[in-house]
Amino acid sequence: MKSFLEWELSLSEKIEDVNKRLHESIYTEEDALLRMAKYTLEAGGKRFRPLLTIIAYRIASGKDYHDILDLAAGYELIHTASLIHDDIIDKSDLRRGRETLHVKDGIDNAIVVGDYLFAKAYELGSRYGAVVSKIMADASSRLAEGQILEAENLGNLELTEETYLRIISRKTAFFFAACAEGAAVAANCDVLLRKSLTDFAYNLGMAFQVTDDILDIVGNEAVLGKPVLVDIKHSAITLPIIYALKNSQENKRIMLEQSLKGKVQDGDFDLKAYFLETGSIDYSFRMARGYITRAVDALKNTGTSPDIDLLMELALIVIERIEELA
Ligand code: GRG
Repeated sequence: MKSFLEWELSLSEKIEDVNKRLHESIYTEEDALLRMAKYTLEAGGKRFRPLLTIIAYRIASGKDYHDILDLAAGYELIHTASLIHDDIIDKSDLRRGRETLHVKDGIDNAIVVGDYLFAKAYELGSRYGAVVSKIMADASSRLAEGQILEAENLGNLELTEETYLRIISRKTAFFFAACAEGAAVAANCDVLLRKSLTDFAYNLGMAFQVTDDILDIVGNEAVLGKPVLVDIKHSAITLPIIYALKNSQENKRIMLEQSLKGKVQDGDFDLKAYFLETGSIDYSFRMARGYITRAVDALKNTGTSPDIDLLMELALIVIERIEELA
């Protein structure tokens, strides 16, 4: 089984092309704006969304992937812009291993850089016509919906699984789906293939977010390269938390509630051991695996090709990365 890094390494040429297009697309004569936009893009990131766009395009058309680089870059710009704004909202100091833009250059500038990247993204998307532009714009609207829904429910101990799934669908899964669907439309493929690719990406996105929420609890900070237990610190109620709140002894549930309210000191309560004990990690893992099964099923009638194999590998990596990163 390949690791995520090995999977990415096999696509390094495409990642370099995406990075090149990203740099070309953010050009402005205003030096300060260019410097700040570059700073965020150069911090890296997995480039998941542009890769999904490129692979879906090749499956949908078999044509030269260079034709879809503008769209792939456009999606990465929207993703990056939303992360800049998200870091301001969450008051985060670190992103992709670097100081966040608002810490470095101030909140006012960071808001504008985010807006600038959004604008550039829609310009790139518009090169593929009205349908693709709408798919891209709708994906952004979903991000905003997910963000607000999440904010409304911070610290809501009554949050249902249904609302949690609604939040992650909007923050992650619809965006993944838009990458595949935009590429399919740009390739002018038939409706059935367009639906298969979109369904694959949606379910992959759901699994990706659930596994992210699991890793926030069981992940190894050094291997992950980012802090863990951040959701609890921010009172963000995720699937393992919903399950644990419903399925633990009262004294332990009270400790979790207190942790979510920021009233427990680090080290006073072994949260990781507690979550494992309640079965919430197993439960969430089964849910993520269910989404991966749906993703793989969505592609089962599309035949075989090296690009389909790449998507299938990615689906397995998303679920298996938990073992690698825990
Ligand atoms: C789009 C108008 C508009 C507003 C944005 C702030 C906001 C509203 C939305 C934030 C949405 C958000 C933070 C979603 C998180 C999605 C997610 C899974 C982020 C992590 O993605 P990775 O792991 O990150 O692909 P890298 O760094 O690898 O790119």
